[in-house]
Amino acid sequence: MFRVALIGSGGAGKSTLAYSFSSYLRKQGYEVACANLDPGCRHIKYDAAFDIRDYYATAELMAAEKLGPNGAVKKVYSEALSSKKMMRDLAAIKGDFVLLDTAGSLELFLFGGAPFLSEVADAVLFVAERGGAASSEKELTVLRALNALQRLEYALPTLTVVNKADLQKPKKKQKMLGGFEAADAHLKALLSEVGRREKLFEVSAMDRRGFSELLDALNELKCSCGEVG
Ligand SMILES: Nc1nc2c(ncn2[C@@H]2O[C@H](COP(=O)(O)OP(=O)(O)O)[C@@H](O)[C@H]2O)c(=O)[nH]1
Ligand SMILES: [Mg+2]
Repeated sequence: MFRVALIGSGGAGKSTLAYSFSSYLRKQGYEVACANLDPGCRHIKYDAAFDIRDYYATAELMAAEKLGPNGAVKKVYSEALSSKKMMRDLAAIKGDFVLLDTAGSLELFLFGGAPFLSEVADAVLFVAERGGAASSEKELTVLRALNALQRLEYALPTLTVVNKADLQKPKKKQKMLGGFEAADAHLKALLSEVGRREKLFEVSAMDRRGFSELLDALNELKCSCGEVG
């Protein structure tokens, strides 16, 4: 079993990826389960083996504690580890791969606001989107720096995924805009070093390109984590 958390900003395509990558994995013969860990989500396309909304009602939480949607997710994530039944149910999910679809509150993951993550995940797919976080040299550097921060926090093996590769226009690949004009030169040099050698997996949850490379990399990660089979 290999439990993979999809984390990244809202709208990057984590949930769509959980849906389409899980169906791809099943077609490859793997047993796969998806878990929804986004307490505020409205719809999920995949068949969820676990749904955090069964344990927390965010609308009620927001009303009772006068919280906004982000505040409610923050509260749920900070309490999750002490919810014994929920953690037990989450741990009981079985599958060759378990995909954990999380809320797009990336800052919570960066600042240690999701302490349950190290308990429930063996690895992280850090999901960004083409045209957003990975459209210029500056954005890529920011993405790598954010990724490094979440790794520092949770110490989980991570693959960096750039989703929505279907939106990329062929010519744009060569034309990576700089975008560092205003930056302090020392800071720029420092940040540019972060994660420079790290591979980016370009995928599309829509047309499923890049899935076989992603699966190979996940299997490699799984072996290096000491998982067998
Ligand atoms: N073109 C394109 N759109 C995508 C892709 N993946 C997700 N989307 C769209 O991006 C939006 C946000 O997706 P969602 O999975 O809800 O993002 P999440 O907030 O990270 O879970 C939706 O409108 C999806 O249909 C992709 O690979 N290509
Ligand atoms: Mg989602």
